[in-house]
Amino acid sequence: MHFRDLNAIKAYYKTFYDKYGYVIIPSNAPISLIPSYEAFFKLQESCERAISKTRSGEWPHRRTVGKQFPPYGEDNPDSWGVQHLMHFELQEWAFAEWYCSDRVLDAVTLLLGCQREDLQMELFNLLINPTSHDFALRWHRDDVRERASYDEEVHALAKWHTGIQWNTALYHDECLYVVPESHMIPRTQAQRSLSRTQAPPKDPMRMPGAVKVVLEPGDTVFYNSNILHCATYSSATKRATLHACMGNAARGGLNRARNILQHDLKWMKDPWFWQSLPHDTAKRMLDRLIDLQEAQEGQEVSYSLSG
Ligand SMILES: O=C(O)CCC(=O)C(=O)O
Repeated sequence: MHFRDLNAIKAYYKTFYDKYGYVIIPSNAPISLIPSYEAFFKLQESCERAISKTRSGEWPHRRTVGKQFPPYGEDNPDSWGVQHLMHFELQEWAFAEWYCSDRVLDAVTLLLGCQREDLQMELFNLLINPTSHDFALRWHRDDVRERASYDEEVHALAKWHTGIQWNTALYHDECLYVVPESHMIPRTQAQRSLSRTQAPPKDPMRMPGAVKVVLEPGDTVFYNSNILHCATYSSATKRATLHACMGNAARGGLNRARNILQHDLKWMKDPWFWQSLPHDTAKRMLDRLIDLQEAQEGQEVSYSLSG
């Protein structure tokens, strides 16, 4: 491909992301996050092992059915997510290798408009189908409460451009719904009335402006995690979707502290984890997260959302 064409494609994704608050990068795009079939199958195999450890109870870090947001607790044996894929005790090195890979770092720096040396390592989890109960997440913004006033929403949205979240599907996935452009625009009265309680929607498409995000294996959706979004999980449909985020520490990683540190990332301070990372850029990214944790030390952990 000609250099000029590649630049035009990158500009298209960046412009789309900035305007709508989300963008899908298909598996066959020149900047796809999955560089090869080999990389794809390696991730699938690591996910299968992580899922079976989670379902058997061997891996305790999970998203528990019945609990939409952290802390997830243990009230139900069924799970809708596997937490902390890069944890050295899970011993699945393919995850850190991928999270810190050129493909991922190039796409993230493109969409955030920053350099690698600005990046802050954050969360890397896996979203899976529950096995015995359907489950759903209500319409929400990750770091704005459902009862926030119009002015509180304006204020929160204005400072939420210092990070990016993404889902990379390993199987067909149509669980996520978003409202394009809502990463910059407070809810209308009609949208507010459908997102002011903790109840998940019966039909997500009733939300004015909603679109369903449909991903094929290897596709990625990047999104601003304060876009208005929800998700539905069917126990009958296989899901294994990589779910991660990164911050731009140069533009104020501190804004992200509550939302990121609520996931209990103390394990990331262990020197073993630092040692295990694949290269110096990754180690510097982790250093920025540890700086963030240290800046918050002594403060009680607070949670972005309840329910
Ligand atoms: O399941 C998904 O795709 C979205 C998950 C989500 O919205 C969240 O973790 O806040």
